[in-house]
Amino acid sequence: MEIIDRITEIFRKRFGNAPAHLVRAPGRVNLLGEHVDYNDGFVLPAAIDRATYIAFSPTGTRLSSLVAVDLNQEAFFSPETIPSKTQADGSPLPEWAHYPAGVMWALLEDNLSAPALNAVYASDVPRGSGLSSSASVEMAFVTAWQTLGGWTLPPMQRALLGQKAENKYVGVNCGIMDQFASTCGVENHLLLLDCRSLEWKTVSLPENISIVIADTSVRRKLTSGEYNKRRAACEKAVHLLQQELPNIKSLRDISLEDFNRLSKQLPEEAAKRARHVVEEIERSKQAEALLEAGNVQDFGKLMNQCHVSLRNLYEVSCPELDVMVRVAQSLEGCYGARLTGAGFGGCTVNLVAREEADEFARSLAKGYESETGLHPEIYITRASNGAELLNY
Ligand code: NG1
Repeated sequence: MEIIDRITEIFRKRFGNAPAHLVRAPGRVNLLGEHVDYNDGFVLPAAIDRATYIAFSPTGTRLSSLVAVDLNQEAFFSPETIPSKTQADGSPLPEWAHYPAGVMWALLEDNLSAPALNAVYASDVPRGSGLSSSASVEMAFVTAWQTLGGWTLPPMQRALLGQKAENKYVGVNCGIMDQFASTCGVENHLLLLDCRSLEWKTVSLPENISIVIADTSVRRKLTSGEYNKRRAACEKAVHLLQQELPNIKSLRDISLEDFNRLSKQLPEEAAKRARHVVEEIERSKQAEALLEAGNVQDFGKLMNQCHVSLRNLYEVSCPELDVMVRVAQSLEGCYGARLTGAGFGGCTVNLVAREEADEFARSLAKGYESETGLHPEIYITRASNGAELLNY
């Protein structure tokens, strides 16, 4: 495989011998349950067939050297430099290196061994596109350090370590969905996760259905600030609703009926954000039964409703995502289309009849390009396994 050949070749040139190990950790696409993972809701992602790959060897010293092939940059850190986010020479750690350094930090915090490594890594998950490139980097490094550290943790525990790195070191207050999907992915299956209990199961997608990802090519900006604001609005809504319903702990605990009754008491913005979450949790509760009954039509309608809600209530869409969704929904064979991930740019996810998928991808690219002048990337994806050590 091209990406593996590339990183092993670069590893040999940079470090003078072959890497001892190779790992991969996939990105993810989410079909339903958007912006609910940090509200204790249900999500329905799948790990995709695009991933971050790391070629690595232990160094036997304190110093880790990392080469990010996609950025053509290198960084150096040790357990001593990690707390100050600096490199071994005292210069600031580049932002991309906060992800691996954050993973080492989270492991050491939990008293797990994270020996220094020489590593070369690359990814074919597009960055800033809603497909969790950051979680795939985190989970690839958790897997690398599990390999070298002589410890083994269940997948969900590893996902929580990746989330801790992102929350506490990188500084994005994300939920568990991305790290979970990147770690627990199962080939040809969707994953249904209860973000409160962390219980999860696989759900099969009917045979004759394809998942098509459409990348608007618009990269999101200011995401972490906007993301954290959405999260704060949800927390504020819970806090205010607790005056009437003291037992609720998150928006998961409020029924649509109660919300309809009480939402007038919330400030306008908090009411809109919370309505999206309460209704989206209702939608995602219906997903399993619909998919198990093979009712892709009704499941697709929920995806379409989700997009409207993300656009009008949660306000995380953008004109390009809206065009991509509108064109998709007008095409033959499309059951549902919506933005996926945090929003503000990036990708849409589409459920399409398998025999129509190639034609759908062509027409969607054409329609999107003629309306926006932008050249999108559209591909049919396969649900893949989660993070793993590769035999090599
Ligand atoms: P992406 O699009 O991968 O950044 C983000 C969060 C998720 C989840 C979704 C919205 C990060 C790293 N992840 O996903 O936890 O909240 O938005 O459903 O910010």
